[in-house]
This record gives sequence, structure tokens and C-alpha cells, in this order.
Amino acid sequence: MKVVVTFGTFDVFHVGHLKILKRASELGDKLVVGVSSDALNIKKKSRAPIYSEAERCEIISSLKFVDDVFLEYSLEEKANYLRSHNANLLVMGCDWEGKFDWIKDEVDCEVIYLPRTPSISTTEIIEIAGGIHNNA
Ligand code: C2G
Repeated sequence: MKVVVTFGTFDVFHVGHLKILKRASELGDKLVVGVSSDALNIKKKSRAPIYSEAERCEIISSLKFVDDVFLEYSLEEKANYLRSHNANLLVMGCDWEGKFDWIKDEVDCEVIYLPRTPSISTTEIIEIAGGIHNNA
């Protein structure tokens, strides 16, 4: 069985998130998703997520092509997360291109980066929604 693992915050879930998860699931038999904890997201993006880690996990785990979800507390722990889930393939978005190649030296796991869906991001949605709110 080929186990695929991917990571992300998946805040304000949108079609770009959906598509990368679906594409990742098609690369193996089982898809496991590491969802960034609220604290990790604050560290990465200097802001709290709109949806809490519990809500984001609930959304991701309800997708039919996601088999398992866990919370990611630290970017440095990636090798351990991959080992504990018996991962054969790590899938990341190309915004992380090259950043996790070191994993291959620590875990017997392939690493690939998939293209992002153009023209959509959580940050942009938050900005647009904020603009609508401010103009109301
Ligand atoms: N994504 C995408 N297309 C978009 C927006 C996002 O394919 N238009 C992908 C990203 O490339 C990523 C996933 O959706 O693979 C989740 O995106 P984020 O929530 O922004 O993930 P991020 O906060 O970068 O977390 O361990 C690394 C991190 O946890 C990744």
C-alpha cells in the first residue's frame, strides 16, 4: 500500500486546497493530511487562522479522499511525522519547492511538489471579505 502524506493550514478552505488534496490522493492508496496547529500557523504567517485547528481538522477529515488527519506542531518534525505514518510519498505545493528535499536523506520517502491552483488564496479571500465588510 502506498501512503501519501501532505501538510497545510487549509484555513478558509477553498478550491485550491481541494484540488491539491485530490491530486495527492490520486498518487497513492491512502492520503494522510498534517494540518498546521494554530500556534504553528501564527509562527509561519504572523496571524491566527480564521478557523481553529479543530474546525480545520473537521473539514479536512470529512473529505472522501482523505483517510487520516493529524495536527502538525512543528515544521522541523516532518521526518518524524512521515515515519510514524509509514509515508512513501510527501506531496507539497510548489510554494515549498526544494524546502523539504532534506527529508529524503532521513526517511525512505519520495518528495514531490505540485503546482498551485492559480488566482486563489486564503490571504486574498480574507482581504476581499475585509474590503466588503469595510465598505458595507
Ligand atoms: N494550495 C494550492 N493552490 C492554491 C492555494 C494553496 O495548491 N491556490 C496548496 C498549497 O500549495 C499547500 C496546500 O494548498 O500545499 C495548503 O495551503 P496552505 O494552507 O497555505 O499551506 P501552508 O500554510 O503553506 O502549510 O508543512 C508546511 C505547511 O504546513 C504548509
